[in-house]
Amino acid sequence: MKRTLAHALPEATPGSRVLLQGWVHRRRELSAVTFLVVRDRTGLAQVVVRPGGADVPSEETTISVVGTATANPQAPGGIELTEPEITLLGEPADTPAVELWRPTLNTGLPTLLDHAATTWRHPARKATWELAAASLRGFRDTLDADGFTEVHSPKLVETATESGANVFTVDYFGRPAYLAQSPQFYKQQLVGVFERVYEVGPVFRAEPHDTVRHLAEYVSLDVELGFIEDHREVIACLRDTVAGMVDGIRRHAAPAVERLDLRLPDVPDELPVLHFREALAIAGAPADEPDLNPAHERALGEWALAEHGSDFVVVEGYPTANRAFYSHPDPADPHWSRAFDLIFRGIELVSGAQRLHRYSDYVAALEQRGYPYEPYASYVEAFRRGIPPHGGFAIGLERWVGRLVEATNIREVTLFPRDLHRLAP
Ligand code: AMO
Repeated sequence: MKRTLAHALPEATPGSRVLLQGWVHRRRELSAVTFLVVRDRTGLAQVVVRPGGADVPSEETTISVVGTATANPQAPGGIELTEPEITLLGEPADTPAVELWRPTLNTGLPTLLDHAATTWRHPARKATWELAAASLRGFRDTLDADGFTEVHSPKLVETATESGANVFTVDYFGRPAYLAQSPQFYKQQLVGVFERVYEVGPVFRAEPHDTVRHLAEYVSLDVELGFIEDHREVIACLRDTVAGMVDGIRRHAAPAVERLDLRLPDVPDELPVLHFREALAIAGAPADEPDLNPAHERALGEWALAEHGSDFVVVEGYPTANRAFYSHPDPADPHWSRAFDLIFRGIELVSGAQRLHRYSDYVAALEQRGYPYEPYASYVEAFRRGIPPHGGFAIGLERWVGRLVEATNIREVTLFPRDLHRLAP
């Protein structure tokens, strides 16, 4: 017998025998009847068990049910199964740590995370990851249509890319190696092969602080493109990419949007752009502040909404000395850089820049910062053999979903978060 999915049950012919497979979502025993709600990947279906009928196993047990499709206006979709035969597909499930059948989960974050394998089954939790998955489809669709090639770079690397401070060291056949903090060096080298590349993959940061916006491992959506004029072209690509992610959600995760009652952001045709100096003034920060802190970002988020009706604002021209050594200085005034951040609903979501692309500029930048040449040699030497002017950016997936659903802690939207304290589940 072919399996019927819960969302297709309303189309079953009344009187026909139907096979459902899924989890016991809820077992509700009344005096005259027991209602069994079966959950599968598409939704919920109701099964009615009369006294003396089948035994109903414990919640979260996986089962097969064969029953008669019967019209009932009170059942989800107007059809339920009656006269069921129930087969267990495994052992009866232990009682879950949370009652997954309740419409909202009223439980603390530690319980949610400790029992992630089951708490993610809750339809509202599951919906948040459906947003992530649909965003990834939109990300890939947009870039594929724009001539990009998907790449995968090594996660075991010889050198820190972002800064030496927050790397995980591993033993690599008796010598030290690091877990990659980003695909930065590889995506730049691959511009020399494909012109336009993107990568979706894990990156690792040994973040020493326990914050609501940092993980020790997160999913980085990296993009890099060659033959650009300046960083504004990179910002235009970022704009289209983020719009594509929102579109991906609209097309592939409409039920999740509805369940979570989400307000999806409108991505303006042109993202508002502020120079770092203006951003400091708007955020009420001293003019010599070297970077934006979370409070500044919140203030800029409020400003963008009030002035432009936008959930997004780009800050460009960060002080060169404060950005990664591969960032391109502003030719008009090299004190400032062609690096930028995108702030989404008051939090940094993206970093990007035009990069240096001349070998001699890399040698000078390393020297100026007092970095040794040797650890960077294999990367920097690639620039001796024709890498075009290029730039790119990286979007943090968990930050994206976190702000979409306005989560207070990034861990709420991370399947199995890794942080200072958490290495399991
Ligand atoms: P950066 O280090 O700013 O830039 O990271 C880019 C984006 O990744 C997200 N992010 C994080 N998310 C969760 N936990 C963390 N610990 C964490 N750290 C960063 C943020 C951030 O904006 N190579 C550059 C990118 C580039 O220039 O292309 C880089 O990695 O959303």
